[in-house]
Amino acid sequence: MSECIFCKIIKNEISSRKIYEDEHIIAFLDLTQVTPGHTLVLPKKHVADIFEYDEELASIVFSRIPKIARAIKESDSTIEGMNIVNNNGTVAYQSVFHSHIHLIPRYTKQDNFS
Ligand code: DGP
Repeated sequence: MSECIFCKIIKNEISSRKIYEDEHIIAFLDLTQVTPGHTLVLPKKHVADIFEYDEELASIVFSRIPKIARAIKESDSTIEGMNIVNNNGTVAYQSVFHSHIHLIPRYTKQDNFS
């Protein structure tokens, strides 16, 4: 999977604005920034989508989401909520086929964001 863009980010072959990393997962800012702070959380192991997770990987990845979500929220006092989204398959609007979870902060004072 050497051509996978997220694998290249994990290997530091492409730069990213990393906000968290450990042995199993990485979190970095999404290029498109639906709202400021829009973050992607993903396993370092290449799995295309949720259908390829085993229970152990699911537990590792999803158990870290609350901590990362809290850290993002605590980084900006104007964040009041957050969408957590995981797209699986082209018909579900997945465009990068290395599974990832979107953390999209929501701001009451910036409700013009889609
Ligand atoms: P999805 O449509 O759920 O597969 O979301 C893929 C997201 O990945 C999309 O919001 C844009 C983001 N993205 C694509 N390429 C790059 C990249 O090279 N760097 C970063 N940081 N994000 C990327």
